[in-house]
Amino acid sequence: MSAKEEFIDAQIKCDKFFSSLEPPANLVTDDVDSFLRRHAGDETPVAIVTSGGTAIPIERNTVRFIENFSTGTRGAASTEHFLANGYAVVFLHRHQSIQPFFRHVSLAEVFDEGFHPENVKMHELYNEVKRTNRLLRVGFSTLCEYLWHLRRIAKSADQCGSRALVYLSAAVSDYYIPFDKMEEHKVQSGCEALTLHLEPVPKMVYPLRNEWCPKAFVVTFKLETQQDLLADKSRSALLRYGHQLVVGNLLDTRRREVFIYDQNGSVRLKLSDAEFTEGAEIEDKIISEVVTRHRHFHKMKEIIGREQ
Ligand code: 9Z3
Repeated sequence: MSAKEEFIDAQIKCDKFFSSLEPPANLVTDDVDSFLRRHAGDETPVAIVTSGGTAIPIERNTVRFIENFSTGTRGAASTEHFLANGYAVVFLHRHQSIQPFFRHVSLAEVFDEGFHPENVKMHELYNEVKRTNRLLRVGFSTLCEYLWHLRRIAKSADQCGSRALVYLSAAVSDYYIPFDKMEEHKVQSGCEALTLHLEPVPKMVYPLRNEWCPKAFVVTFKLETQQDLLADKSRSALLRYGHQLVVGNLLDTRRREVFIYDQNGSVRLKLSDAEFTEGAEIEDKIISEVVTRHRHFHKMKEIIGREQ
């Protein structure tokens, strides 16, 4: 299939996906629009951060799901660093996954002892973020909820132009059971093996890049378990979608090392043993790199816009 055919095919599959599924009852609407409108108005950079894993229901009256490993640490830590860099953040997270700010605090601190010295700065940032209303949390559980929310939020973020950054760190399932192929009721257990038929999830980065928020700076993640696949897979994602950055990581080393790929090459970000022992986080380095590149991207778009 040529690149153009692949693109058209993906667009058709994405449209079909949304038309075959009801939107979730709690689909975000006005909250997101007014949050993004306010920050577009005051020229705050905006990050849409996705976090945690998507659940795949196996029955319509769902008793069982297919799950993945993601804890949501990457998304939560990255959100704090975006906020510390002056961004407003829509945090699209898996319900009950790790949350920004709260992940640092123990119940003992809240009820008895006051904050540990290393949490005081975090607490100050939290208060400032609350005061300036720079964090909006949106929860999901299933793949379907995730994609409906993402589409809605990304379309609304289009009003922020190139000040918007989409950071897709959620672990999104590659396979799902379409609604019309799902059992109505609980799959009954028996002595026979259970065979499930899963279909590929349409590649939503295509419509995100081309329709939903085409002016935004887009960062996707590539997860592998074998080092020798990571570079090729990350580069082919960049080629396929034509977006700005891919952050490549390996399951076992994801807390200490990542590779950032752009159209020109790659850089490796790593925590030294000393940094890791002292509790430094790789997200600090990732977000510094991403924010620098986003600022440059936005500046170039402004210059080009002025010249036209
Ligand atoms: C990532 O690769 C994230 O870094 C992790 C973070 C999910 C590994 P944790 O939540 O882990 O902190 O425990 N996210 C993207 C993974 C993903 O689903 N990528 C897909 C792929 O690799 C498509 S974009 O094909």
